[in-house]
Amino acid sequence: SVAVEDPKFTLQEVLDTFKSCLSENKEVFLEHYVAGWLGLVRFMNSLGSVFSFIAKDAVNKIQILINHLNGENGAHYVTVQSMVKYELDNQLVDLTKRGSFPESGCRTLLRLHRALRWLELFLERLRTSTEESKTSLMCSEAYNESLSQHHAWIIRKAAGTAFWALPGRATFFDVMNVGTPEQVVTMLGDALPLISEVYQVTEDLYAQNNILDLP
Ligand code: 1PZ
Repeated sequence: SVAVEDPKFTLQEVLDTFKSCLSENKEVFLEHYVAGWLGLVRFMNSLGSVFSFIAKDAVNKIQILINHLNGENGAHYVTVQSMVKYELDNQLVDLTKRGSFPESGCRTLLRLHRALRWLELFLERLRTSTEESKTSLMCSEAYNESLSQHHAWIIRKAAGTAFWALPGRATFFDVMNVGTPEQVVTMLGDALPLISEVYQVTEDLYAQNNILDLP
């Protein structure tokens, strides 16, 4: 509720949060990962209510991770690496079909992780776009190349409908509150490698542990 009215809100801050996600030895701090996502949700809410069903699912998942962080086993959830090890070592993850652990940190973070890939592809398109480019098209192309592969058709249909309600490129840039279009492009160029690294570190970790397809 603080989100929409906060005059200082800029997408720059949000993307900066992802910078603080990685430790020196490339571990991902869950607290900062979650903070980055909260910022993204805030941004998404400022785009209009059409996106609230998407934001709502993201918020649910963020909340599950926060609960793990603040829970009695919170010490095991400091980094994504320690979370994966802790949950797998203690059989706290449904590996092949949904069952006893619908809120495991591993499966919950995986959903956000897949969405981060969509974000990366979308922002890269936005960065290299021209004034005539359609945000709805960039958004759906990025979605079709990533997240959609993990969604049932009914979700794909709903997402596709929401994309057409996206504001145009100029408004989108304004809402980011970063400055001129040139400054937005520069900011995106700085932020994207950071998001991309966080994504890749997580992807490698999940691949090594064979948990990229958690139900
Ligand atoms: C700025 C425009 C926003 C476009 C967002 C593009 C992503 C569309 C995703 C549509 C998801 C709709 C609702 C819920 C889906 C869930 O079924 C899945 C799987 O979770 P499960 O059912 O297995 O528990 N949830 C997700 O895939 C997580 C989706 C998070 C979307 C976050 C978008 C990030 C937006 C950043 C804004 C700049």
